[in-house]
Amino acid sequence: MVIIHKLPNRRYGMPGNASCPGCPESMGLRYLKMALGDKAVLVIPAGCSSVIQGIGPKSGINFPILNIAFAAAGAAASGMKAAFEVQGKDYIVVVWAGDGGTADIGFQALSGAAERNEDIIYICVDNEAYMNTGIQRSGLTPYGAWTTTTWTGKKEHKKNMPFILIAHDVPYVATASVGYPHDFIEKLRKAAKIKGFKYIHLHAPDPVGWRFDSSLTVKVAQLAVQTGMWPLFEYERGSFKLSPFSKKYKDPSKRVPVIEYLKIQGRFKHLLNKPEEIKKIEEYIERTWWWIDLLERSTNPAKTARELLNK
Ligand SMILES: Cc1ncc(C[n+]2csc(CCOP(=O)(O)OP(=O)(O)O)c2C)c(N)n1
Repeated sequence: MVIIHKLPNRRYGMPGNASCPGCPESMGLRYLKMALGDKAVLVIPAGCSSVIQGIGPKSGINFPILNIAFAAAGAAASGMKAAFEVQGKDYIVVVWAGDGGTADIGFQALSGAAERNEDIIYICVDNEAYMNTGIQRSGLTPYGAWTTTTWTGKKEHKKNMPFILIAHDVPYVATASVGYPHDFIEKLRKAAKIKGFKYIHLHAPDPVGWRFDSSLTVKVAQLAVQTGMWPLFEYERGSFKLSPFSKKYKDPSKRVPVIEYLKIQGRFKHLLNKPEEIKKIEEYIERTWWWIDLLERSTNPAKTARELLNK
């Protein structure tokens, strides 16, 4: 188990940067750097993290970053890794992209890099909307959530990116959460040792867009795991397993009722007195865990994921 206070704790976020209070992306960036140290070079497409960083000479984040167009992170990281290889430099190239930059506009470059099995780590920092431009819906906004483009609640469920990446049969796929830094740091360190394409999907509750108090980022992140909304798991080519913090939530009776997660977020306020809407979210949780059970028992999880996605 990683001991957090023994990890390097240099100042990675500089004073005066543009993070909002309770920002999950700056928490995640700090854990990333604690895990990978000075070997990590980041590729960041447009999004909150490119704003935290601050474009231009006054960077708010103390490590090397290439800012790149929204749609191009997967391709840019592939090229950067190839250039380092030619130069004999063993930097770890990490894409740090939002949910919009991953599941919507950056999807083709991500899928291409996964299919070519590029030796990079791709991290989707999922705050479940286009936050930087004013809380617009993305393919990863969950069912029922208010955004500035879904005033009465989103009508579609979240696109299941980790399962889509497992279906690509890349060497490593994991989910993580800013509420469980040990787990995230261990997964990053494992990913850094694996050759080929690695995808980590980091759940990142956002106080501004999700409408909760900025002191509650970690609590909301942990509730997502404890209600079964955001299971933590790992796929290593050929095998799928639940991570320790999520194991007990396989049993539905051990899960915190989902209403506890919904009611501390203003973005779900309009559906709290609509049992039929809450039921749809509960069904989504059940379906996710049904998939997890099938993937755990499968001898070929990538094939199983492809079959499930085709249904
Ligand atoms: C091609 C293109 N379209 C739109 C934009 C405007 N834009 C910049 S950041 C952003 C939202 C990013 O959302 P997401 O990827 O979820 O990251 P977050 O801001 O939530 O961290 C948008 C729409 C852009 N920069 N480039």
